[in-house]
Amino acid sequence: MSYNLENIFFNFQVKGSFKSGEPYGSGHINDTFLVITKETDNADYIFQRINHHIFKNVPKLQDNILRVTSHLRKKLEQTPGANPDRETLTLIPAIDGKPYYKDDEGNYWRIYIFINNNHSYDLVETPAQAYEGGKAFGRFQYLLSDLEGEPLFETILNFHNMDMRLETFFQTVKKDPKKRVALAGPEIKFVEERADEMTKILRLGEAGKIPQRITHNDTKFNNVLLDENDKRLCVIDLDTVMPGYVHYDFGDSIRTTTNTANEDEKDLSKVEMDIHLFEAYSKGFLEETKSFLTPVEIDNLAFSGKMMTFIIGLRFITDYIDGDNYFKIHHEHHNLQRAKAQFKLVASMERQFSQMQQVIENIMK
Ligand code: ADP
Ligand code: GN1
Ligand code: MG
Repeated sequence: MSYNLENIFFNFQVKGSFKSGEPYGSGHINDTFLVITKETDNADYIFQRINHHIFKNVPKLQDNILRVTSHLRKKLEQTPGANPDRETLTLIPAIDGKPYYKDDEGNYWRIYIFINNNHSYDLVETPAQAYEGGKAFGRFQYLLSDLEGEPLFETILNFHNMDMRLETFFQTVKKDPKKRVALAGPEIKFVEERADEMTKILRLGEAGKIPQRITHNDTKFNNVLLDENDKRLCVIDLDTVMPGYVHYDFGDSIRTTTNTANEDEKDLSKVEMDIHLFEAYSKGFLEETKSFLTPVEIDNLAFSGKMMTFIIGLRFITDYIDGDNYFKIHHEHHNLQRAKAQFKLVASMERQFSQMQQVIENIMK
């Protein structure tokens, strides 16, 4: 699908003139473009077409993002040495003042200032990078802990609700709409064997043993921008910032930061959890959060790595059996391959689980 990006450009309060626009990044849900302006002294822009089939109330979603980015900006302005223009996203209002624009085809668009000279990694290369990611997401959680006003709008209901994800999975297996159940036997067994264990965080929440916080809920490592020296710069991709448990954020970062291979790696022998990257990320994260996390939250951080890797694998395999209606795919069995890689990573964490627990305990000493 191609879009008239120049036309979108005119509907926002942008500075400068449109030069070119190209697809950008590797996201599975929205469409992202880098738009370059003609003048060298004007900023470039990130354009995003928001997937309104998945985010069903875009005005409320954008209202969340405006609240979150304004709050972060205010906090950064009070922090000596901080640079609010580079350390939080800047939304550009549309001509009518709204934080989004709806085009004639019904597509919703938003624009951010492009933060230049950044590094965004799909695969982490060094413990130093992992540490910076941990600091960035830990700090993000801390800075949002005093967001005033009503709770943030839940942009996707039950997003990390394990009971709900499991129920959808079992229903989809039963329906088998694309006759793919036969191709996913080992993955279905993998889910069945772990289903009960994986609801632990929900049960702790229901029992009032862990608190709801404001969480990001999509803390993939490529959702933190590092600067030219690989120091933490900015947390991005704010569509799913809403109430949640700390385990959703810590766990999803562990899923992506510690993996020695890509999320959809075909050669499963390459997929392992790297304990050194785990240690570095955990250290960065806990430096920013240990003053306010509770002992029960901390005791379950290592488990959350397994849980979030499992739930993303579960969503990939569910989408595969359902006929690929949710995640963008690049070849026929892509979602199956993604699920296999995620479950291999869960197995790697299971093997190293006692070391993971030990790492957290040592950091907390
Ligand atoms: P998705 O939900 O599709 O992952 P993101 O919001 O994460 O979308 O954007 C996709 C990619 O675009 C990011 O990984 C990052 O490289 C880049 N990006 C997004 N926003 C900015 C920004 N304001 N400045 C620089 N790069 C950005
Ligand atoms: C999706 O859009 P992207 O790539 O940031 C998904 C996340 C998954 C991730 C897996 C709204 O994120 O939940 O963890 O893919 N986002 C949504 O890579 O479903
Ligand atoms: Mg992203």
